[in-house]
Amino acid sequence: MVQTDVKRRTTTRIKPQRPPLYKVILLNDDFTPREFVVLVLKAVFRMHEEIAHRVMLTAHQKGACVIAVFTRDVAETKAREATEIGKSKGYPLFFTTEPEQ
Ligand code: TYC
Repeated sequence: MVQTDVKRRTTTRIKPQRPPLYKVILLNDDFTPREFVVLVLKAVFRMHEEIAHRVMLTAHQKGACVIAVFTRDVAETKAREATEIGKSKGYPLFFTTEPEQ
């Protein structure tokens, strides 16, 4: 009997997975001055004046506003940084994060 050597090749394709994304959310409060919120949005999230103003107004009117979406590390770092800037001036300004979907 003739034996033929059959080699099975299995190729494992690794599909690069996208990292899960996190939203950074700005919360309204009654004490932080509007212009200070705008300043923080410009400094930490690199927003232009008009956009920062619109985002601040949305949070002011609706209670919260999604600012941007990042990987978990970046979202948490930026939220912490922005919250710290407010805290250093004695304001209760607060940024939080939550997973997208
Ligand atoms: N509500 C604040 C005020 O009237 C301004 C403000 C807006 C504070 C948005 C926080 O996320 C905020 N001075």
